[in-house]
Amino acid sequence: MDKAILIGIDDGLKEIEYSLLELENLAKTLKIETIGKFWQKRPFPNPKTYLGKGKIAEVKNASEALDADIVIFNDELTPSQIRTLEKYFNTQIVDRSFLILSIFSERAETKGAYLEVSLAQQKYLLPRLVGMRDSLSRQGGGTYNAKGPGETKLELDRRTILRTIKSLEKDLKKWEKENTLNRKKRTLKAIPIVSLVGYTNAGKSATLNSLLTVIESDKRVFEKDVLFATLRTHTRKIKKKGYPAFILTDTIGFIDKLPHAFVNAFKATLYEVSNSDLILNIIDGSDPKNYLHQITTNQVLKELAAENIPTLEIYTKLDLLKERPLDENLWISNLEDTNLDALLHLIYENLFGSSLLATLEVPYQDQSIIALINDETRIIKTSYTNNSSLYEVIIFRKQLESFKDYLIKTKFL
Ligand SMILES: Nc1nc2c(ncn2[C@@H]2O[C@H](COP(=O)(O)OP(=O)(O)OP(=O)(O)O)[C@@H](O)[C@H]2O)c(=O)[nH]1
Ligand SMILES: [Mg+2]
Repeated sequence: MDKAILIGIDDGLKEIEYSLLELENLAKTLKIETIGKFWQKRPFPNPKTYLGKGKIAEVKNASEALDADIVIFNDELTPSQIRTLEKYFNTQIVDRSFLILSIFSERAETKGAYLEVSLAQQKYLLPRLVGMRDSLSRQGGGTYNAKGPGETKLELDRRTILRTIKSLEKDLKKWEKENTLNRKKRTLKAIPIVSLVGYTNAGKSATLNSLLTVIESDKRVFEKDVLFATLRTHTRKIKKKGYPAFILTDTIGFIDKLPHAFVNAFKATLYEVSNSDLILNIIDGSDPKNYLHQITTNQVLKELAAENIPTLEIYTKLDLLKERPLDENLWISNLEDTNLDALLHLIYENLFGSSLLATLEVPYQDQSIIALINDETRIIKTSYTNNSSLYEVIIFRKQLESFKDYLIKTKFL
């Protein structure tokens, strides 16, 4: 296991100890052990050496005394900072962005994820070629330990990287096109899209799985207690008997200080979010620092131009709390299946409006309408006349459009 020293700045906006703990977890994911942490209060990084002169000297001494293999900076370093720090330290220099991209690179399994992470890596590397030459040649490529897609050794030549970026962009466009075709088919059917978004490890995939359990579907997605368990978008249709259908998508989680190249490169994966009718902002209710996650989530939603899409905040991991929270928020437990019906109901009301009691009169020959009533509304009472059926149903307001020719009366519930 490589040994690392972590360095951050305390700019007074975010909580530095928490942020460095997160950096430690990112490092651990790449099998790097943290042996020391240093930080300094300052409004922004020193443009040359990240920390001030005295503090960086202190870190250097410690790194030598502790025999560190690597120094990890908690912010994305500029190319000139990397150049200066490379000369100063005798160890590898990497930054938070590099760790995040390395994790994604190790885990990318699908063609889309592979193309996206490769593009983000190349864009990240391009301006940093000079400074990172030593570190990268030691690492053998664009990832920390050059596994997975990073195995293709990066040619550390500017022109080659530019050529690779062009070709990746082309492949990604092609891939996006194929995926857009699938989406178009869905849009034609006008099924609303609900996206799960939020910080990594908040419980997005677990929430999707919970809702699949409610509708008795076994098309579960992967969930795990690690950073970035999900690296692609999964789409599932949620159709419960007596209710209209919607599409639920689960996607990659966010983290503080995502690399600049990231959101842009992952546009195809995150497409569903900016295209959704409703966003479920999944928040880890058991993490007392989740207000910090919210800052990040809101930032990324803004970058995705999704900040105006109606959004519901859902708090997970209720079972881990000692006391039941008294706030107005919806709290669920994916472990104990608490409040899942309430969550589903909230989604329906936000997509389809409030519930009404409606009376519909349908001639016997209108079989397709009768089938729709059976499938998508909750029938309270059925009676029959000579040539038609009378249905008393509970229905959502926006569904009335499909039944407007048959509507006799409505009543608020
Ligand atoms: N106790 C408890 N654990 C939960 C709950 N919801 C999710 N978890 C666990 O939290 C961990 C993370 O859950 P995921 O669903 O993988 O998280 P995610 O938001 O999809 O994370 P990324 O895919 O990394 O973005 C897993 O070990 C889940 O089993 C919950 O309500 N209670
Ligand atoms: Mg997930």
